Amino acid sequence: MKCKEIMRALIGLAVLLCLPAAMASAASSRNLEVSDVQIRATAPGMTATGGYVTITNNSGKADRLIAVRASFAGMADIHNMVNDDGVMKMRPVEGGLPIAAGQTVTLAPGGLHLMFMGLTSTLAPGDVHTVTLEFASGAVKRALGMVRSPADIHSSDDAHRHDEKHDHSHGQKSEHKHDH
Ligand SMILES: [Cu+2]
Repeated sequence: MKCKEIMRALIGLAVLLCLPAAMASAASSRNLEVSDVQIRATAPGMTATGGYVTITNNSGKADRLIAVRASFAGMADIHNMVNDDGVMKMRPVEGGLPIAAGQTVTLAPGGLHLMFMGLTSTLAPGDVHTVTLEFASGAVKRALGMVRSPADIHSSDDAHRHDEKHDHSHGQKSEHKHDH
């Protein structure tokens, strides 16, 4: 009788101790939406490429994307484009990419991007790879990324320019996109 009560108390204590951490992690994970993961296709011999993603923080707390992993890359990072004396260069985002409460951050060509380095294989259009995103809150999100040729990479903003972008039959090169 007494033994049973102690056991019950111990189990209750264990649950109390373990639950908050597990719940916090699950909650922050649930509150983060990762969508539209796209990976820029590579030609044989290329060792690095970019990736794009849309992240929405539905929680009431600010979070930060702090790490990126993918099985096809030896190393991955979060990069931004900075204007260095008139020359656009890419730089790692120091301290992670902040995503404020309720904010949607879109990584798209010409700006913020995921940088995959030390590629172990050629990435062909149509391939699908898992990309893992780690956040400061402890949330870890795995999402399937579609490999696309540079011309087929789109951002959420493209909805505003749908006349030219939604026509998949065009042979437009990616370089032309930034001129509009
Ligand atoms: Cu980069």
